[in-house]
Amino acid sequence: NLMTHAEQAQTPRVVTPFPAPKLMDLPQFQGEHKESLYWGTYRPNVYLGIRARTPRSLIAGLMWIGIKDGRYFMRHVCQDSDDLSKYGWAQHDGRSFGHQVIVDQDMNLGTSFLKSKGEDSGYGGDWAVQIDVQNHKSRGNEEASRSAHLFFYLADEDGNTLNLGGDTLDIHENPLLASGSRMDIGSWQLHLKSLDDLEVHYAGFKTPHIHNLSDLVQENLGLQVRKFGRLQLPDTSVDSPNILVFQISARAPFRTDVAFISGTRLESSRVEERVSSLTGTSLTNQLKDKQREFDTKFEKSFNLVDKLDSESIVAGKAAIANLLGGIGYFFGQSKIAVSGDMLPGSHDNSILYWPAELYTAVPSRPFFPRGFLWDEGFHQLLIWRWDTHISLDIIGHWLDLMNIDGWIPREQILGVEALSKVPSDFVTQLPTNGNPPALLLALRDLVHGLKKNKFTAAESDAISSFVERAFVRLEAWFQWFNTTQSGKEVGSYYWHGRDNITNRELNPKTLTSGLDDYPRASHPSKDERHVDLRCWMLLAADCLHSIAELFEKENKSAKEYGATVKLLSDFEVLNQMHYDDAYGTYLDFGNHTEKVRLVWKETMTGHNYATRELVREVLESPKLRLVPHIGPVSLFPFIGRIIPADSKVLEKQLDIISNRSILWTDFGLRSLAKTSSLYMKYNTEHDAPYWRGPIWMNMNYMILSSLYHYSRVDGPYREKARTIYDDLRGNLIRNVVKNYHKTGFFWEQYDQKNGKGKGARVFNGWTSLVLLIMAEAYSS
Ligand code: 6A9
Repeated sequence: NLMTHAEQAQTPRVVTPFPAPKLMDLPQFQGEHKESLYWGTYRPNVYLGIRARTPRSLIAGLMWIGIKDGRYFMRHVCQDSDDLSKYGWAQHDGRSFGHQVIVDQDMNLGTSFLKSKGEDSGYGGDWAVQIDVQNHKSRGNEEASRSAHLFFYLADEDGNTLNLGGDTLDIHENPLLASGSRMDIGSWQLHLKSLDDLEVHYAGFKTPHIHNLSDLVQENLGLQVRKFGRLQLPDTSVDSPNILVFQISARAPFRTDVAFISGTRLESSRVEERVSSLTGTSLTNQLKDKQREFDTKFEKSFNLVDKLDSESIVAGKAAIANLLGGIGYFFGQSKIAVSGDMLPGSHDNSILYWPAELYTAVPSRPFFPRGFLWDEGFHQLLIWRWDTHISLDIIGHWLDLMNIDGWIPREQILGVEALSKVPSDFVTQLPTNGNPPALLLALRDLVHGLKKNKFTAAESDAISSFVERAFVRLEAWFQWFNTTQSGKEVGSYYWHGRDNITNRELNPKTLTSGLDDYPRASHPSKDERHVDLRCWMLLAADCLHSIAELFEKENKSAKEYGATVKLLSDFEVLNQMHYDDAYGTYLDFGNHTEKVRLVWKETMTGHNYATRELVREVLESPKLRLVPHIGPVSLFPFIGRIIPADSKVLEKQLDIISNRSILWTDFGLRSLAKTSSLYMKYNTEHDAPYWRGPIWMNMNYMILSSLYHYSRVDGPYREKARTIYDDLRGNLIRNVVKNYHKTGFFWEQYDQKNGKGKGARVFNGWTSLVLLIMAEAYSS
């Protein structure tokens, strides 16, 4: 893996991989582990999409025609504008089973996925999909009796030819839809079975542009409608197609099963038997077993039965199922910004990162179906509790994305499918910009659990060898922050990269922190100190310290990190740097004035045109001072449990948390105090408040977790912490569960005034933490 000097000289430093053995090359990620995770529902951007964890896979997916107000729409890619009243995984185990419920107007679709590995199966095993179509004939409409049209497709990203099962597709005669062969799995076959009266048509295409599949099918179908007046694929194919689309039409209700089998000696190996075990009653029974297994594992992992009502439990199941069902596999190259002089001949000052794989959960299937660095840390808090091996696999992929400087790109837009969702202005990643090392929250839990013998032998082995190899990368990560994000004073840090020239933003954003528009010093400068980053550094040092101890690394590094932990958790030093007596809380420090506002200015352009623009007006010179915005950032020392349990400061934090005119609402804690001068303020004309009021689950989880901690350690405020903890926990659960049952979805944030879900609809990233809140599962 190490690069030669010559190679290093040619590759710009920023796109040079970290020179150490990759985590994903560890033996624990090969063999059976790797094979067991080969196929999966790893295309979270579509309503149902299957692929293998390989750069150029055979992929499968489902489209259908939805009817709204008499008009026809092709459904495929998860889009909010489709306005489905529900979709999502009711169960999913992240490995071999999932059951999804989709409600599109009057049509109910159930999509189930099942994997099975038999003796004869090719690499990665066989899989099946069951699609169940129901019509609920509401308002006695006639659509109900019409045919429903499903489109199940296979596409080979490698360009291999797919063979059609037969010239005419009469599946009752011959259930074979398609066959082919690939390097990875050998020969394969796709079969379709149903007891219902189905009509099947097909079309075959050849194109490398697999992200445009919806258009391809829609245009083809449109042509048929215009030419022949029928909504039917033409039953034709180009030569050597790499895409086959099968239209399955029938009157609802109906059910159909698709079975995918593979293996080198397919012809001779009991094909019929295998297909029948993956379809019909046998499939239904296996799905039922898996459903029961999911329920049992859910109960075992989270223990909710005696704690909560059934409505909450249903939502809790949806939380973990959708997080697991949203796990994707991506392959591609990030676009990295470089300064112009670094790259002669480059036009847009960007270069490509090395081609990389990423196996990761995603924040939101319709809005953000790709990896985000700090979101993933929160996702892993749930996932390691469900399946430690999956969690390590995901964290390993992320750490392998580190470059030689110890930097990891924040947003991972890998491959054309991912790219198609992002406006081009937002694609490039800046190598000077960080994002919280939240993955360490999960790693810390794993290491603590290891020390306390909480895992099975196999899990313990996997965690030990993982952290042992990860250590150099974690050190480099720490160093990257410690050198590039440090402040003027020892033990101070600030998020670098805020715009200090703009006059358009009311308060220049800090996207790096993850808290985007959460207000900081009005005038970004080198004098800043950000209290949240300081606490992330403490977490990082603490995590490295406990890993170093675990392996008795040369005493040196354990000692060094120990010293950093000591410095960063020193209550006096912290108070000197960030505590404000009058406010009774921790604040950022920087060049700041409260007297800023956005005003409309007329500017004259050539030819006497006047344009109106909104610009920032500063009514008083900024001064170096503590920045008086209260919110999650101010609570980071509380989150980091740095405050001694008997300190008056702790009481102050509890007061701020529970005060209705500051952070408290009946639905959770606000992301910015109601008393802040920028509470619910637009940042520019179009930039609505985001982290300036609404309730976010990740921050609420962290704060709640500390309330739990302080309600269990001795001290004068223990009871107070307990009461606030109970109330906050109740409020968060009640509101998310209520929204889930009312709207069918989890949301990106919740309105602090009425509790309503807002932002991205279908957000099963960190909002899923509500399940850990139900289970009272926090880090020790
Ligand atoms: C850019 C959109 C017109 C914003 O959940 C992912 C992130 C979080 O990491 C972050 O903390 N979300 C939070 O503040 C969503 C970010 C989406 C960026 C999309 C392109 C332009 O569309």
